[in-house]
Amino acid sequence: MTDAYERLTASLASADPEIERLIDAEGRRQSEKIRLIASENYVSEAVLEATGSILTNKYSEGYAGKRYYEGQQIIDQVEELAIGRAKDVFGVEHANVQPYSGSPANLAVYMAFANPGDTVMGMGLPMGGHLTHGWKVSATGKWFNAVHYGVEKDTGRIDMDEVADLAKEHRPKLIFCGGTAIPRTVDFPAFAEIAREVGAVLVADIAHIAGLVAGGAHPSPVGHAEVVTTTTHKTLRGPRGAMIMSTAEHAKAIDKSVFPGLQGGPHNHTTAAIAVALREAAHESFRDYAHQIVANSQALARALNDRGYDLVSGGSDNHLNLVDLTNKGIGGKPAAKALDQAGIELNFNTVPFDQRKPFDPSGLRIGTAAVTTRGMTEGDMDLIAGWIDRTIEAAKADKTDQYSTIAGEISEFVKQYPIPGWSES
Ligand code: DSN
Repeated sequence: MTDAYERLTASLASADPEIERLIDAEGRRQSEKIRLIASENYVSEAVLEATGSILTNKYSEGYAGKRYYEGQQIIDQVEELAIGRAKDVFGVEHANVQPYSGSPANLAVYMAFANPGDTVMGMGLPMGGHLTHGWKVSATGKWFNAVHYGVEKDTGRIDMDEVADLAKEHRPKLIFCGGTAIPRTVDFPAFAEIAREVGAVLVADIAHIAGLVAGGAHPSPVGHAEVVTTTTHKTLRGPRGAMIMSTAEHAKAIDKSVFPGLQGGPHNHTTAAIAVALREAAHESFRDYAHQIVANSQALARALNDRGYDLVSGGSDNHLNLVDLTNKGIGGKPAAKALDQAGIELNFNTVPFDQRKPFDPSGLRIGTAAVTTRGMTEGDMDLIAGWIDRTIEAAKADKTDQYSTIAGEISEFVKQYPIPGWSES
């Protein structure tokens, strides 16, 4: 095992062997499989160490210099480092690094700019948006009057005419752009023009693409969206957490909304790990990483296309592909379950205008951030597409015995690409 794994679990092994065994088993599972879940990644050992540090022992409600507990001499420095690095990496005037995760971060934005019953606008969940962009089952859809835009049927790309028409008709207070299953570049300047015209605050939710933005592999929303929210654990490759970034004008409203509006004490161990991840993201090698994620995603798109797979919008500009399996005669859910048994983890997903139900939809979402962290490149994407195709054909033919053969090939293949934070004892 690596030093980091031993350090992080040495006491656990004797204090709670059951949990230690499960962590070890999960490390093995993460290591032996090909991880294509578009929202997941592998953090560095440095990020793991900060996440597992004694900073978890401290309560720090408030902000640096204005806390409700004593003993903040060090925590203030940690949080200010994280904030300063976020400002540098993303070029923003203000950053709040306290949100516990993406959903609370987005909720804090509603709280800062809107009141219950106000009209807001976002991309529909089945079209690629996020629950917290006003989808009806989420608090944001219950408490606000949400209107939703989608994609064009023929291109699979965001329908900017629909965005403009709906915005003029409903005059929302907030317009969210970004989402969870958008394979193409988000046109932030076009959204900004529409938001300006109707007097809405534009919120760019860059949770999925934050690492690409940081590494210069996707255009930045900064200068177009007044508010930018992001999780820190997807392409940005940090701990589970989130940030809200904004112009200086909105700093106070956002800070007040996060604390005391919505949250209690920040998770200081997470704040430190965010700072570590942002330091990594500022490094030249992270630019290469971000561009390689996109190169891999596009190589995977070509390799899947060559095997007759239908991709929403025809391909990918970022870290993800959305595959519509309708022409293959299998649903996304049975395909995802078969792939999991064959050593490839991803998730079933709705595709725009899906004829099937959300819990049994037509699509697969496939992301390349995690495999790129492991060091895989374009040539490996062809192998992965081959395994995906073989598994799906096996599932269709009910040849389930083939899953373990493929899983064996994959676990051999990935040995050349170790994951940070876990290795064979
Ligand atoms: N659960 C995240 C994703 O998978 O995209 C979004 O919250």
